[in-house]
This record gives sequence, C-alpha cells and structure tokens, in this order.
Amino acid sequence: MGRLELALGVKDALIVVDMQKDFIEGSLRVEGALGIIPKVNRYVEFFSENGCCIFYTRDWHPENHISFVDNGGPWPKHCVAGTEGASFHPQLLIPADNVFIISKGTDPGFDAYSGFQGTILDQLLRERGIKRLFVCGVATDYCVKHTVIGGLNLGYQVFVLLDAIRGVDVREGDSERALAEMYEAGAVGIEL
Ligand code: VGL
Ligand code: ZN
Repeated sequence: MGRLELALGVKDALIVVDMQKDFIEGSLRVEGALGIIPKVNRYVEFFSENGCCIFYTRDWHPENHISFVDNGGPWPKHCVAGTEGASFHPQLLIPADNVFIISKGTDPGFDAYSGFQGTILDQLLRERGIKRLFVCGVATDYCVKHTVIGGLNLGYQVFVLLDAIRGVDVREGDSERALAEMYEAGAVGIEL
C-alpha cells in the first residue's frame, strides 16, 4: 500500500488508542511513544480530511483500580480519571468534528485493555455503518492488541498502522508476539 493512497470512505474509522500523558511521559511510560505522535497526527489529518470518524480511547481509572500495584495489580498508578496524567498528550491532534472519546477501565474491579470492553464503541461504529478499523497508539502488547482482536471478534476488518504503535515489552519480544497474535486473528498490518 502506497503513501496515503488508500481510498477512505465513510465506512472507515481511525481508532487512536490511549495516547495519554501517563503512557507517553508519565507513570507508565511506553518507550518510543513520544516519537509516534507525528505519525499518529498524520493519520488523524488523513482520516479527518477524508471525512472519517476518529475514535480516541483513553484509560480512565478510578483511584482504587484493581490494576494498580497498591490494589494488588501489576501496574503503577496511571491514568486516574480527571488527572493530568490521564489527559491526552498536548501534541496529539484532535479535530473539532467527527471525533469520539471512549473511556475504558472505569470500573474499579475490572481492567479493560480493549476499547470495546464495557464501552459503547461497537454501538457507535455500528450506528454509522463503519466496517473497517485502522488502529494506532499504545500499547501494542496491551490495549492495541486487545482492541484489534476485539474488533475482529465483532466482525470488523481491522488494519494495524505499524508505524504508529509502540509496546511496553515487559518481557522482550512481547510486542512482536502481540502482532503475531493480531495477524493470527485476521488483522492486516499496513503503513499508509
Ligand atoms: C495499558 C497497561 C495498563 C494500555 C493500559 O493502554 O495498553 N497498558 N493499562
Ligand atoms: Zn490501565
């Protein structure tokens, strides 16, 4: 696929996963996340110019969230709803129109790595007749992976924007393995 040559239409949507301060330069920093902002913004412009809807997911945890180390979970406290760290990175482009914000992980007792889990994302996509999803953001091995596989399981055609994702890689190779799982599930990796 060439440079931004794909013909986009109203049945296509961009999903920008968790481009929040805490994941980019805060408490749960993803290596290289700052570096993909220009790539993400380029996709945002491209989809916006083509009249496509853009969905921004965000991790939006309560203080007592189960995923935090203090509460017995695996992660440092991050993306607490309403805090600075939970806000979208100031360099992230967010157009005025055709934009939806999807908050996830809002229930203290459950984690939600997929943008579909406990949200109305599927409903919003269906209402608009959207069939193809193009996914970028962080983290490849957590929320990107689960959002991609969640979308495939719901019947969407899902493309992973390879130059605009970054992973946590708690164990070496996690992001590569996550991509392999996404491909196995039917996702297609592209760079536009
Ligand atoms: C994420 C770890 C914890 C993510 C969210 O957005 O990938 N990772 N919470
Ligand atoms: Zn989280």
